[in-house]
Formats: sequence, structure tokens, C-alpha cells
Amino acid sequence: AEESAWWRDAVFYQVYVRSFADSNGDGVGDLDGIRSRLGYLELLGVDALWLTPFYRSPMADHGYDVADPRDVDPIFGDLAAFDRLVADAHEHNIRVTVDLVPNHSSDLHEWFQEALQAGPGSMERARYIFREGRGFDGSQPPNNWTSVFGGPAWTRVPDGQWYLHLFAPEQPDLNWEHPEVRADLERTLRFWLDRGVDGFRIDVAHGMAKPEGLPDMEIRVQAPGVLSDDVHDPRFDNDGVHEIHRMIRKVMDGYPGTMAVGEIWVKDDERFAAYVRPDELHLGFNFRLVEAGFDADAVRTAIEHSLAAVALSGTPATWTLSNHDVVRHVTRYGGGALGEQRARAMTLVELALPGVIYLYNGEELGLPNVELPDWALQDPTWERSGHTERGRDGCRVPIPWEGTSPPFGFSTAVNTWLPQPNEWDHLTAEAQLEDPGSMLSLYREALEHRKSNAGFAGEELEWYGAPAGCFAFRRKGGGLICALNTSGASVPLPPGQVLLSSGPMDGDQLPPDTAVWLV
Ligand code: TEU
Repeated sequence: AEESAWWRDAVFYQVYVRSFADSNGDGVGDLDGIRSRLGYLELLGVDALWLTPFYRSPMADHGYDVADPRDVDPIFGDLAAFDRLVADAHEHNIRVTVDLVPNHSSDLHEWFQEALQAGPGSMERARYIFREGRGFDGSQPPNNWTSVFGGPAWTRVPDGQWYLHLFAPEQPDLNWEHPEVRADLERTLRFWLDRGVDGFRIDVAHGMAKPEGLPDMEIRVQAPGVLSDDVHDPRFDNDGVHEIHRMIRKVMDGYPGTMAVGEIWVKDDERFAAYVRPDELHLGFNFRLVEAGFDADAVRTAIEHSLAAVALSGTPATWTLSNHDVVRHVTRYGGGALGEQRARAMTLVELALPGVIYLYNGEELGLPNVELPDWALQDPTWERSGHTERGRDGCRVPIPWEGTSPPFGFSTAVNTWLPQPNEWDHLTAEAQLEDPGSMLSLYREALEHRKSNAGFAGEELEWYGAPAGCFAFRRKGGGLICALNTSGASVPLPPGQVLLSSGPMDGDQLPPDTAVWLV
């Protein structure tokens, strides 16, 4: 790809900043910690980082509640540490992208504090979404919207008004009709672009705009994170959002070579594609592989569907197996040795696909989700579900770097912000670096091929006929064939030489729970 569109086939690595590496011994990861591990990231072979929010925050949602979007929270370092990180990452040929959280602020943002003090009808309140309640005494929320984290999306303040929060009560939604809200995001964009960032990940990019009159939503019983495409959910994906993305893009076009990826939980292909166009976002996240599980038919459908969706906009697809909001895929695929074996197979499937890859820190070590004890849980979804859901802490446990017992080189503190399991001694980066059979070695090898091998050219796929529970595709124009077996028995391979396999072969057959690259 040309330099200005470097992201079109890039491998991004998501750093969950709290959990990556701690340089100052407080048990929480930080910016200097990331800088100390750039050598590892270069060895792994990634092109760019996505740093989760490190801005000033009271951490009600671990940084997705931003109190000052143009400063670094002291727990993560300071602006000088950020500048050092960007400079050193660029030295290592790794680009740096950062998270933007435009849908809401922290309740401790000075604007929200001012709004609370100023009272109903004030200019200060107009930056958020305050309303009178329903019922004769206003004691019912203004509408029936629920928070993504559970419970009502409205909280009442002492003077009787209610404010909207699609997430935690500590994350009041901003009013995107207000010119100062726009101007402030523009300032934030330029602030980080001027400091040399290469792009942004935009949190809840289908949020922000709210519909006229805030009509009730249709309440349906539905598993968390599952999207329904039949009824429009008035909380998200309102048409006004596109104007905001056009504003963002306009600013970014003044900084050539930068990119923005949106977190877009929109299932309808055309509505999804509408976010990803020449004057809006460069890329949109796609969560279909996360939802597919380990099943060849479902994975193939996810792949074909994703490619069809981006074909509408002419931009590359993005691929994700895990992130900081979902159960780690080793565990989703069954856990233990089987989960690892399947995760290895899915790694080869993902890395054979055309487009942009988003890896989540620790997946290259094969980390499973951790069953944390109740006392350790911190995610707001645990609290707000009335302790019925375990929340997202289990995929956010600090990375094991080296040594034989916690904190495994993550920190010098004995107590890390979430405890690491003792059994992670065999999953450390150190233990895996020298082991050719490790998950880390598989990632390194696969990424090296992806970067250097001509077999990866071409953005279209061609599918082969395959036995039930299996698939095989070829990168058109490249020639690389990827085959996956999710059936219970070994199957014959498509023609070709084995370049890389996710596990041992069964003679010249592809065993269950295995994928292979052929040339
Ligand atoms: O997530 C938005 C979102 O919709 C997800 O929260 C998802 O539905 C949820 O995690 C399932 O439990 C983004 C961030 O990725 C997430 O970490 C933040 O908590 C959220 O926004 C609020 O900023």
C-alpha cells in the first residue's frame, strides 16, 4: 500500500493501557511501561498500536469516562511520557493511534460539574442531555431507554431533572447539538494530531446524535452484545451522526497519512457502510468473527458478509477475534488445550484475510479469560447488573511478561490492579519467545509471512468445495490457500505445499481443530 494509506492492510495491536506494563510499581500499567516493551512489539511484527484511553479520568469505566481529553491521567504518566512513547514507537516503525470518546464525558468533567451547579434551563446544562421526568411529580425517567451496562439510562439530580447516560451514570451523554461540544472535539483532534499520533479509534461511533423528541425504545429480551437488525434502536445510529464524522474527517484530512476507525455496532450493511466513506471514517470495526464462534460455516458466513459490507464502501475490512469488552477467544472456543488449539487455527484464518487486523494484547500469548473472585471485580457492568453478570474484567488481567510467579514482570508491585493466575507461568512472553511451538511463535511466523509473502496480495477470496465442517479459500491474485477444519475428523487437504499449520498434521490430512496455509 502507498505510504498515505498504510493502514489498508496494517496489523494493529490494541494495548489495554492499564494491563500492559507498569513502569512505576503502582500495579497499574502506564505509558512508560508500553515504551519499555516496544522491542517486543517490533519482534511480534505489528504495524501500529491502538492505545485505550489514558486521559484524565476518575476511572469509573477505566478511562472511558474522560474528565480531560487533552491531558494524561497521572496514573498513566504525563504528556512528556506520551511524547516519548510516540517518538520511540516511530523509531521502531510502529505507528500510534489513540482512543476518542466523543459520546460522553466523565461526571467529573468540569462541564458536568458546572451543569450540576447551574441548575435547570442553564447554558451549562445544555451541553448534556437534561430533561424533566415523566409522571405528575416528574419522578419517572423522561423515556424508557436502558443503559448498555444495565438499568435505566437516566439518573435524577437533586433539583429533580434527569440526565441521560447510555453507559454508566458516571458517563453523562454529551449534547451533540451544542456548538461547544463540537468545537471541543475539534480541539482534541488537533491536540493529539499535533503531537504526532497516526490516527484514532472512535468509541461508540454510532452514538452521539440523538433523535428529536427522544422517543421510547422497543424493549426486547436479548443477550448482551447481540444486535437485532429488524427494529431501529433510537439510542444509536441516528442520521445526525454522519455530520459529526464529516467534521472529524475534515480535520484529519489536514494531517495526511492519519486514519480513524469507528466502533460501529450497526448490523445492517448499508447503514454500516454509510460510516465508512471518503468523507467520513476510514475504517469501521467489525465484530462478526467475535460472534461466529468456532464453526466453519459460521466463520465463512462472517467473512463473506464482512467483505460484502465493505464492498459497498470500497474500503478494507477489519478483523477482530478479541478486545477489552469480550471474553477472550481461547475461552470462547472451549478453554484449555482445546481452546488454545482452536485459537491457533483461527489465528491462521484471520491472518490470511485481506484487510486490517486488530489484535488484542495477550491473545498472542494465548491468554484465556480469567475467572476472577468477586472481590476483585471492578467493571461497572458487574455492579449495574446487580452482580448477575461477571463483567469484562476477566479479559483485562495484566500481561505476564517473565518469571515464574505473579506479577510476572508486569509490575514490581505485589498487588496488581487485577490478580494474575499462578498458572500463567507457562504463558509468559519470556517462556514463549524461545519455544517454536508456542502461540507467540505462531503469531510471529504468521505475521512475518503476511508482511513479506506475495501470496497475500489481492483483496478478493475464492472458496473451494470442502467437506462438512471445513472450508478453504484462496486469496485471488495472491495464491495463498487457507483451510480450516472444525469437524470431528481429519480431511484431505486442497492441493499445495504446507507453508504453516496451526498444529501437527495427520499425515497428508488436515486434523480437526486445525488450520493450514498452503502455497
Ligand atoms: O463500548 C461500547 C459498547 O457498546 C460496548 O460497551 C459493548 O456493548 C459492551 O461492552 C458489552 O458489555 C465502548 C468501549 O469499548 C467500552 O469499553 C466502554 O465501556 C464503552 O464504549 C463506553 O465508553
